[in-house]
Amino acid sequence: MLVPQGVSIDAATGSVSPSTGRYEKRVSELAGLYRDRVAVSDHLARRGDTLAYEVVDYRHPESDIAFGTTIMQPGRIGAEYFMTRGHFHIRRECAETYQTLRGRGILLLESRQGETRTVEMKPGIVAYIPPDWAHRSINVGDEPLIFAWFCATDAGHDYGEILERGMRMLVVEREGEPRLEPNPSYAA
Ligand code: M6P
Ligand code: ZN
Repeated sequence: MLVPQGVSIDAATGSVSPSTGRYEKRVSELAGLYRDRVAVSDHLARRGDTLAYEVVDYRHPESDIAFGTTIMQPGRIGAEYFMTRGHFHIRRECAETYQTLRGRGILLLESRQGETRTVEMKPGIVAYIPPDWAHRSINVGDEPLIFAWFCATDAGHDYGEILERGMRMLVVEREGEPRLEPNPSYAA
């Protein structure tokens, strides 16, 4: 039987206690997300296979709600900032919320019909991700971007489409500022 529990989430580190799982993603595993393949090789050669982001969760299969944190390191590959893979939910009716605890980011969303929206990520803002919008988080600051997410336990991650065709828009650094630009390699 599940019992009520207070779960501590540290806004400075993103640690979740108690937690039920954790994984990390390093630059080499995410190489395919970035347009600039030379910049990926360059990063790996100069800086090594650095940590890009970690996900910690509090998840019980018997419960309909799961939550956790995502801890994203600051960094760029070429002009593109460190970002998550991006996904739709397998169960298309499932929404999600992100509460930013630390740092500065852009939540890039794309509807099934191809509409793009962004939501600023910063402490004090809870981003609402409606059902059936693909979502990717991008750390545009120079410190870790840490946010707490809340979602249906069985929403499921559908990475296929975003992985194959990319997202229609990119967030890139131009003269020190994040800019939203059309993705030249978007495969419609
Ligand atoms: C958020 C949530 C997680 C997700 C993580 C990383 O924390 O949406 O469910 O796994 O971001 O994003 P992705 O899985 O797209 O790499
Ligand atoms: Zn999600």
